[in-house]
Amino acid sequence: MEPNHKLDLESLLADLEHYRPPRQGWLWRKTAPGQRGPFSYREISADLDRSIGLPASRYFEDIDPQPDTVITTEIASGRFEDDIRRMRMAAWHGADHMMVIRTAGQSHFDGLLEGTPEGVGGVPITRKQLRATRKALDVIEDEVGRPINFHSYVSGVAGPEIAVLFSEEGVAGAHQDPQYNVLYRNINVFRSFVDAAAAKAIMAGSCMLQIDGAHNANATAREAWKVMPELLVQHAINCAFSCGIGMDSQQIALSTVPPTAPPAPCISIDLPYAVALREFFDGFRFRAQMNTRYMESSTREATVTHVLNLLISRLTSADIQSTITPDEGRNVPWHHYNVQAVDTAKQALVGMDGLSDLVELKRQGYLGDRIREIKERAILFLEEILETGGYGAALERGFFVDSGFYPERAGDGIVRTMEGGISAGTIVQRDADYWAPVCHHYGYNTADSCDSIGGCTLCRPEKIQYIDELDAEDNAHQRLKKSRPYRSHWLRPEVQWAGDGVVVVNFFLPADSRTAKYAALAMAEKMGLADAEVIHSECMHPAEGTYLEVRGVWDGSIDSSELDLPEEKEPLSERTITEQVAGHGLKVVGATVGEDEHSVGLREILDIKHGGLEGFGIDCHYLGTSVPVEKVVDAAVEAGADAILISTIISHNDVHQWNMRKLHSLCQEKGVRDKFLLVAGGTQVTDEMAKANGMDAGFGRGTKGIDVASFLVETLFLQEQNSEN
Ligand code: Z98
Repeated sequence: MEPNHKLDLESLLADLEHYRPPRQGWLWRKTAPGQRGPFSYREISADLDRSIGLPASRYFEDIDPQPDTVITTEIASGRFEDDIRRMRMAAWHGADHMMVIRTAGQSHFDGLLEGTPEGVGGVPITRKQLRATRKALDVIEDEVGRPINFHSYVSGVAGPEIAVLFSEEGVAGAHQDPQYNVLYRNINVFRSFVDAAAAKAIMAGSCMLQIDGAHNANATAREAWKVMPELLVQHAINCAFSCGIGMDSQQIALSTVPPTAPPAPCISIDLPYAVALREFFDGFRFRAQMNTRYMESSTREATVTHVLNLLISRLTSADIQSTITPDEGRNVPWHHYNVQAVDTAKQALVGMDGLSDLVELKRQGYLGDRIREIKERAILFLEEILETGGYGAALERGFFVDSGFYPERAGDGIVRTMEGGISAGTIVQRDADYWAPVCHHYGYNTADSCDSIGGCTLCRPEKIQYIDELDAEDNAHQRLKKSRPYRSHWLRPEVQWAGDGVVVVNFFLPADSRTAKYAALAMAEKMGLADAEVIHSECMHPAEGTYLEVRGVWDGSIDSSELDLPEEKEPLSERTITEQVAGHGLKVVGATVGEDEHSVGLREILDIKHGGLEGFGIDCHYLGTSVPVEKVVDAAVEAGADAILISTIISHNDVHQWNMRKLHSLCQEKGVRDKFLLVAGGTQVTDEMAKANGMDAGFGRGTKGIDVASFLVETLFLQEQNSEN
């Protein structure tokens, strides 16, 4: 796969019938501490073959250190054909755990669907989607040079079937927790645990990593920081049950969320909780999820909460670092937010590399007391469940997701009865001659192995029945046909689906929030945006102004093959410039010429403060404003300069061009034209115009010191070297 080629979605969908995943089971990152560029790291893994570093990496030899933690990106656009392009982008930024949650609750389906339908209730999980996604991930992991774990969710009354499907299709990790089904999907408690036993045995057999569902209590409870004791109890129930089925503790990841967010004093609550959890469940893995309970529509606020959550991960531990997109609060998960969330995790984790070697948690006093208190409350909770008559009895009394801080109870817990719920009364005893359909099946089975049924689909994948599509209209091929123009040279904006046309416009309006909202919508309409919607609004002051983000659909496209792309030159890196200047020495003389009193532009180009030439070690002689061209040339000759920089802001009667020609001809007359590079700058100057007037280069509006420095070094030293070579 060439980096400058798009994924070919049509060919990915071809011949899926014969596709087999390259491996089964979960893979962790291997730590590879050591030197990267100028720095030494302790908590990092191997570099990627291809990646995109953080924006600031250009100051640090373009390094892109990868943390030791697996990084998740959670994708929920529903359309796998668009998700896989997003996976490729996320992988290049450092994600190696692709978690796909469908737009329809998988748990609402009581059987498996085939093909790639969207239906009306949302997108379910199907074999074809899994295959196409895994096939794309094979290409992507080759490209970045790191294995990628593909993950989805085992829930609902079709849970065991989904687990078999995942095992057959090389899904490496899955959420599975019977308590999730009971509490949040109202599935009968007995059915849920029986299904979970079957699903977990299959997951264990194919070395899938299991993530539990305790964090959902945190995301659901009214006062989420009060459910901490219950979270430990939920983790304990799922861990004990999973180990009882035969899962290894290293295959079980506890899904943990720091329960609070600012303005709560979150670290003082979240840190003791995180330590208590890790101490209680030593030997298990931890998947650190971000707090979503207190996420609003501000991506800035969500990102700060994420970073505080990442601090907890670094101070305690995380085997997997989940990254909920910072726009989750708006329920509009978009490509770039996935990438930004992955970058937030990478940036914060690498930035906090080695933190535990620098600071020690103070166990005496507040922290130790809180840790002990949380553990005690959790143990009392478990004891009360036993006294009450067990898990079912506790459910009937609404013990779970109650927002009281146990042993307090607020009386708002979720109540489920043992005989109630979806699929109640559907459990039947296995017959004496029961033959399990696949290996790794839990419980009684007549046969010792699948040999007696001629091999199961887990051992002999050629027995898997592959059904391509069931619906002639509602399928990926039809969707791809529609989006084909927008995957070639026709460009249309997109946030989650090819050709969706969605754009976001930012407004600051000097009005109160309500007026601003309707004014912004009216403006979006005037801009020609359809379906405009305010997705974020923030009061700057009740009367002085409001900041808003408005999403809308722009129903247009651009033919990129007809775009006239101006030649673009990337400046040399700061390091190259500095090294070259140090090696050769470089002197410039600069002045604003003619009758021109403007000084700021040239000073900004020269002075060290804002990235000017001085900062690269260039010797700068500034002569001032309104300097006659003759004087500039004399000064340059006297100083033995390599370049003359003239600033020409005033452009009446083309006086700026006249000054350029004068500088050039004067240098020729004095026989020094070949001694100096002549550079002109100013708001009305362009490179072409300056060259047409005898200059070697011209720089216009927006020029930075590095652009001029880069030109000087390239022309004086590097081009010379190249021609010598
Ligand atoms: C996450 N952001 O944890 P449906 N099982 C468990 C779950 O937590 C979930 C499902 C199944 C969250 C995503 N969690 C929410 C333990 C979902 C999926 O109803 O089948 O879609 O449930 O990654």
